[in-house]
Amino acid sequence: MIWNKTNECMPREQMRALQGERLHRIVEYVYHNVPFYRDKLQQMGITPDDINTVDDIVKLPFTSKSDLRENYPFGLQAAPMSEIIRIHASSGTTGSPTIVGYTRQDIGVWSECMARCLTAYGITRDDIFSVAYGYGLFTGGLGVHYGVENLGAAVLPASTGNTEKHVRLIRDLGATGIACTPSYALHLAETMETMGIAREEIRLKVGVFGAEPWTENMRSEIESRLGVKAYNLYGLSEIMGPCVSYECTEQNGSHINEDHFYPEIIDPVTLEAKADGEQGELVFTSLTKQGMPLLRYRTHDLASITREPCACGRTFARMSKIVGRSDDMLIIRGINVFPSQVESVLLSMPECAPRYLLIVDREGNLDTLTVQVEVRQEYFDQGFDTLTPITDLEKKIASKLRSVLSISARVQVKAPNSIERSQGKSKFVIDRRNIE
Ligand code: DLL
Repeated sequence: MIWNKTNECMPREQMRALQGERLHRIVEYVYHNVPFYRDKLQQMGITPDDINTVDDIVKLPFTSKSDLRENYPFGLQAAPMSEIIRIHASSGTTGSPTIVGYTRQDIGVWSECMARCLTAYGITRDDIFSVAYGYGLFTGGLGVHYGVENLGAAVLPASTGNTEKHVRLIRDLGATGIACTPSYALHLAETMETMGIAREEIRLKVGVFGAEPWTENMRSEIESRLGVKAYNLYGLSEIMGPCVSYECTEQNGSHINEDHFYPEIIDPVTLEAKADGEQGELVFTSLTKQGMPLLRYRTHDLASITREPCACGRTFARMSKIVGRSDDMLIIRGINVFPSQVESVLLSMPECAPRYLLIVDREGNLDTLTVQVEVRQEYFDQGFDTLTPITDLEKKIASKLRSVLSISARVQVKAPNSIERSQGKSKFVIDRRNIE
């Protein structure tokens, strides 16, 4: 089944023409509504009239996460606040989150694109579909939720946490589909097993996983433990949220909703375009967004793209799995964490020395984050060699980290000079998860 055959199966030449038209229109729109882009384009000597086909995209400037941070909170917003009906926020590289405002039309496009994904996974109006992404500022929960409602299946807004209750509902209601992070899916399977619920007692048939990298091994483990067919779902808040690309039943790459998000692959160092099939950094341009359209947004996700026809009949370009990142962002339990965020929390506390180590691990199927930090000599000399002030300081740091990162971290305060110094380039992060 295909949700929107006209667009999803549009002949490539026609798609290019549509993208060219939309690109011209979006450049004109930001030129007149976002001073940040007008200034950039004027500095480069470009006007919207210079952009007429998709090939002209190389004339446009890139946008990066730091542009969003420097223009926090609404500097890149193009629509007036009276038109914005939803605001999401995701992690930035330092303290300020990235704010994304959506107009009513944007929410409509999002739920259309999400319905396309769900249809490709085989979900229909007859399904009961549990959404176990976090609801809230994160785009996962509400993003998938609106797609399920648009499609007409019954949505169970389970969100995360309360796993035993969720497992019971999946069984009792006969839920047939579920969306969550791949690691949460494994946690769910484990909980089910601990509760003594057999795979045969549940009716799940389709699982929709994304928001973090996952491997083919994880795919087969989830499939066998939950009894589902596992599909990939990719997206990022700055561009929309979940729905940017989706696997079809061929499972040979993820189709990009190209009529709304124009993809490019670039070399992350030279910024030159890469050919189809070559690996590089994914860059997206919003073609229809009203709230906060972005030109050539650098995702830092590494992948490749093919425009070869797919046996499913869709003509949309397909992207490979994300094979890594060109920056240091970590994804822990589906939440984006930048080491620099942790550093800014630690440095804001006079007791902490600028020596720290982040250890990311996987216990059972859940990611854990441990933050080790050295206490400054002068505080250590004032009695930090006894346990109580250390425990108090650990709690204080943990609570600050929770409010900035939105996930909990284990904190271990260390004596001065006790965290091992590495030879050469300092290592601030040890990732012990084996998910490559
Ligand atoms: O994670 C949106 C989303 C929600 C996608 C639910 C899929 C399902 P952000 O929090 O802005 O948005 O994080 C975006 O997560 O740049 C990738 O690095 C990573 N990511 C998202 N989906 C996948 C995936 C949501 N399927 C960042 N595979 C992106 C690998 C993914 N990485």
